[in-house]
Amino acid sequence: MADSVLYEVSDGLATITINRPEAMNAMNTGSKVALRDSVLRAADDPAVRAVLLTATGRAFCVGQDLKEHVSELARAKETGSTDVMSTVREHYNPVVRAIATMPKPVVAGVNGVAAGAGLGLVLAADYRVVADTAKFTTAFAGIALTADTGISWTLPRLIGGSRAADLMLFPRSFSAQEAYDLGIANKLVPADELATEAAAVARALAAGPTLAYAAIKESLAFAAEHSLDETLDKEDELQSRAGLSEDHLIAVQAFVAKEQPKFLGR
Ligand code: T3D
Repeated sequence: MADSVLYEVSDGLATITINRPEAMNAMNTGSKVALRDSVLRAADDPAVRAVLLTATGRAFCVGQDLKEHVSELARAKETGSTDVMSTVREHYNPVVRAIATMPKPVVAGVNGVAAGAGLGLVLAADYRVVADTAKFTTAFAGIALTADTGISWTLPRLIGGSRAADLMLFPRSFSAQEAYDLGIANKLVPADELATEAAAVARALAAGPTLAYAAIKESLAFAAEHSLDETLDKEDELQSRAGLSEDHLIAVQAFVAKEQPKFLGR
């Protein structure tokens, strides 16, 4: 049987590919463990300077594997166990925390439909390249569940609280174009160009000024939770850090010499 999540590193880019196309990349226990381990591995590897999260087949990820989940629920009802709902804590939360806190950009290459936790993974990324045929749904309320994978944090920040409430309470499917118009998709591309375009964006980030990207990511996360005054101090701290990097000197020298900088990621 093929691996349910593929992991490959080349030229500083870790590509993590959810690979259960026959199941629309629904997350069963095996794929959740493999995804969590792959994301943590990319986060911890200093040779990895950017991450591309994508998938095979016609879906990106339709969230929890409901075919597996329904038998787990039946078993739990029989035994009275509550462990059936431990997957958020054990699998989804570590993945989203790692994506949010790793000091390198994470690109989602959204090749097809993203639903429930699949949408949560897309929203957790720092940048989203989306196939024009993709579609999205929060899905949760449709199966009497609430938000997970950080959607209640990411979605309102991306599109505003009122629109987020609408999409959570009425979990309709919305198109790639609407995702772009709402500000969810950063880049909309023809479906047959998704793999190339998403890889190009991720490769550009992997070859970029890694410490500056880390500081930008930290700065945006900090600003979302703090006052302007506190954010100004944080920017001062982070700008000093970025300004002392080798890449900053390389970039400024290249600018003055009218050349393209070749960043080292340090
Ligand atoms: O502890 C916990 O468990 C909490 C964790 C929750 C995390 C979550 O992610 S909850 C949300 C789970 N996801 C959903 O509720 C989405 C359900 N799927 C859909 O709404 C639709 O399938 C889609 C909008 C995603 C796609 O629609 P469409 O028309 O493109 O495809 P389809 O015909 O509905 O589905 C195609 C096949 O995929 C079909 O199987 P079949 O009939 O060919 O054998 C369908 O059953 C299967 N499929 C779709 N989603 C799932 C799934 N199989 C298992 N799990 C799924 N989530």
